[in-house]
Amino acid sequence: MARSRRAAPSATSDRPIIMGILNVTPDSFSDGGLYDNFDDAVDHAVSMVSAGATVIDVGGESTRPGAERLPVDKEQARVIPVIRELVARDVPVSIDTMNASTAAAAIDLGAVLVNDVSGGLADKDMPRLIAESGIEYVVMHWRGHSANMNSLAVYTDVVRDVRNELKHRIAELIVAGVRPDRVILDPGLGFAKTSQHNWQLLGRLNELATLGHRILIGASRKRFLGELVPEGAPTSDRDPATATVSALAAESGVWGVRVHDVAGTLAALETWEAWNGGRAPAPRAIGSGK
Ligand code: PMM
Repeated sequence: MARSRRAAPSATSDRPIIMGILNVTPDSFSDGGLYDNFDDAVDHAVSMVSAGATVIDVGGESTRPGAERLPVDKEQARVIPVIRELVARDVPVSIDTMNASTAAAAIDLGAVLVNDVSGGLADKDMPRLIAESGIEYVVMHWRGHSANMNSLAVYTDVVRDVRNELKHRIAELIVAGVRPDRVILDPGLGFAKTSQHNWQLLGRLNELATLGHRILIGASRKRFLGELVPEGAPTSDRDPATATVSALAAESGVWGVRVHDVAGTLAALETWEAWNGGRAPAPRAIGSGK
């Protein structure tokens, strides 16, 4: 029996929500192995909430380029105990999974959002689950599993192609009964995308926004940001670039940012907010008054 869910995360001001990343995995590209035991995972989630995260995105299967699939029972053994504890502590939880059975178990425990990097393509049961549960659903642009996604990074115009493929995905989800107002879109930075593709998608976010859905951006510590720091530097050295991307994405009107470094992201978003608050009102027409 599903527990009643709390309200879905929403931005209280114009500031995008911060989704804190909790990878309960031994092998994620940035934080793999750091939070793959129960206590460390729960402590890290709680500290991200204290630092300003609105929701914690719990994932058990690494999607780094080249990663092989994880059996679903192993995924659930990693994430379910952590989700149960976080919900008990009133932490809003998002489940990062492509598997409908894992999403269903998380929803049953009280998760408020399903983050599906495949946008419902990896598991045919996912659209029905999302439709029936009425839960918030992140639909990421995806062309195939991590083992071979780099070979799928071929586009005519990446922004136009991603937009069209997402539009097609939404249409199919709506046919399956998913409510359009539950859908949050994500361009899927790094998923079948080169660095150049990622920058084009970020620079032209306004074109994705014309689909009329909220947008989530997951740039945090990704390889294309690693190109901005010395080679071999730890992935946490990509946090300043991540925070800058978050502020610029806020300016483009995104709904949320999915990040590892919550404190740095909050500082960047508060700076963006203050900057906008300080903007002079639109200049009056010449001769319009004193
Ligand atoms: N990236 C990763 C995992 N899940 N979910 C969404 N919606 N968007 C992303 O860009 C995304 C994701 C891979 O990054 P990680 O290993 O740092 O979690």
